[in-house]
Amino acid sequence: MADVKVGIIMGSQSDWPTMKEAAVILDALDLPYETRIVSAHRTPDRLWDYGKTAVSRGLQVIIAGAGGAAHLPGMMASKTRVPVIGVPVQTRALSGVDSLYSIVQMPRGYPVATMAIGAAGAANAGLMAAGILALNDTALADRLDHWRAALSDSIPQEPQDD
Ligand code: RP5
Repeated sequence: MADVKVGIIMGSQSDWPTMKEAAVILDALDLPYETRIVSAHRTPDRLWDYGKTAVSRGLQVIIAGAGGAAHLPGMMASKTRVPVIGVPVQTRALSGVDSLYSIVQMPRGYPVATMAIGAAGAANAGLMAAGILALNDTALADRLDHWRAALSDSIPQEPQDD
């Protein structure tokens, strides 16, 4: 696909309801992206190929979500210099704290920009990716400014009764 600069990858189909929140943001900002299931444990060769070809395919930001033993974002950051934004997916057993700890504590030299646990983290990953690309894309910067202003305008001055 032409001009796709953002990859949204996830460890499992079960991560998609969370990671879709990033896609919703990118759709709203008219920013093209691709989506892939890439599991660090179940499809390690797919992970390697994705990381190895990320630069040559023109990717500029990778949003990577995983849950539990969430090694996908860190391993992807090890394989490519394309910035990786990590999304800790909420888990049933440990509420996503396992995912967060698996993603956030990267060793020096291989950073992952780690978002909050769950849907808000995925949405913010989309916004973070857009903010990075907007540095060199004035039309996208305008769209992001409008999106942010609209969110701000939607917040009432005073609380309402239900
Ligand atoms: C991780 O294991 C995935 O990122 C997912 O969050 C978790 C559970 O995967 P499934 O068993 O639902 O496929 O690798």
